[in-house]
Amino acid sequence: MKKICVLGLGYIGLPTASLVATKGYSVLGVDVQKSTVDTINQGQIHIHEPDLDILVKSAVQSGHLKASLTPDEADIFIVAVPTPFFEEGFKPDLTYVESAVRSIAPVLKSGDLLILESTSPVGTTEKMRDWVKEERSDLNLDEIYFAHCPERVLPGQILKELILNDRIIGGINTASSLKAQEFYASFVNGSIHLTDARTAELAKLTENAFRDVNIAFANELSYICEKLDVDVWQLIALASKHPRVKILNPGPGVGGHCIAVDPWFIVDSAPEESRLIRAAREINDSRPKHIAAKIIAAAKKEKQSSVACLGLAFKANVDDLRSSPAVEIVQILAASGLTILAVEPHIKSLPKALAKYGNIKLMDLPSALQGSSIISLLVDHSQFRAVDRSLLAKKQIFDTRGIWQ
Ligand code: SAJ
Repeated sequence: MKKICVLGLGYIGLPTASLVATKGYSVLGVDVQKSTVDTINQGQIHIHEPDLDILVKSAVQSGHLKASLTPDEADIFIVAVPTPFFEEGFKPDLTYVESAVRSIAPVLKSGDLLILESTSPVGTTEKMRDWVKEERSDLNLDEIYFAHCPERVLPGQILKELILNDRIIGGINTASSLKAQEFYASFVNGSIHLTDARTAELAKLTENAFRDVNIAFANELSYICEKLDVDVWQLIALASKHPRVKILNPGPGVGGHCIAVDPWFIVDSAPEESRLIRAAREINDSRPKHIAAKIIAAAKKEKQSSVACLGLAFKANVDDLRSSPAVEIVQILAASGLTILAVEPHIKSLPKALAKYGNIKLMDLPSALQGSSIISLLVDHSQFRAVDRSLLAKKQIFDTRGIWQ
């Protein structure tokens, strides 16, 4: 049975590890967090993703999936660790990729395949080979294969998309591409498209920059409409009736660890050429402050000391609060002295970053709606769509997602 070693057991690594463990591979998942390793070895999960608990449980019970703090010998290594950026200068931070690659170098042998799934700047797959070369001068690098196969799954639909989505594979040479193709074909139903490593890296960044630019267009329309006193939701619905126009939704900003990050990797590599991509990032990043300022102004005008804030996650129907524009807005409101009646159905307690304010209270939806005359809808969770509209009557509403139109 072929052995797979997956480095990084987060939103991409864990679903991938458990999926391939049910497809006839023996999988070792590696993570630097001991609590994560222990949780998985008990057949449980540390993240929220539909159906992942069932898959991990069966993979662990069958003996095909084990977690560990250290890598071991394998035929295929998949690197799925975070690739954030340094706040200063928006430069990519490849520390996790580098340390993952250096950690597997001691167990590498001729014929092994290293796959980089983490979204990375152009040139990173080639860097992986350089790091291995530094660690293992005894190895013939012509007999080690390196490929980038960017993950493309949407949080909330990861297990479905892991199987159904098309995949791009870019090897540092044709032999690497073909080896990676053989592996992905064993569990992916979508088409597999082969290219070189640099194109694969830029393709992934391009996908997320495309989405970011399109969301920025919608957010810019929202600013324009505010100035010209036009309803942006009606405007977008009407313009989108054109057969070749499909405008995305404006909102409180772009969150998560992908779309708000990846375009910076392009800007960093080609700053002069990426004017539109940079502008889109700036427009989307300006949204939380703009919305918070409007809510604070309304509260002052109405002499209100509290605001109900519905949703903290970075997008609808997920529990992930990382890089969430809703969290940024709530922090600004709390810092201004307002009491925040926060509703987030996917969490049981406030994260430290919010609890430290002391004036943010997590509560259920009816209590928050009753507790303030200012209601700000920050995340379009299904529960909020279903709100009885009569409960919103006579309230001042900031519907940043346009779900109560
Ligand atoms: N958003 C808007 N308006 C919209 C759509 C989204 O404001 O019309 C906001 C969301 O609320 C959220 C952010 O954008 O804050 C990003 O959400 P998303 O659903 O667009 O994307 P992610 O970050 O969950 O996942 C993206 C996906 N990429 C694309 O759709 C091109 C996913 O396929 C990638 O795998 C993922 O990034 C990733 O890991 O790179």
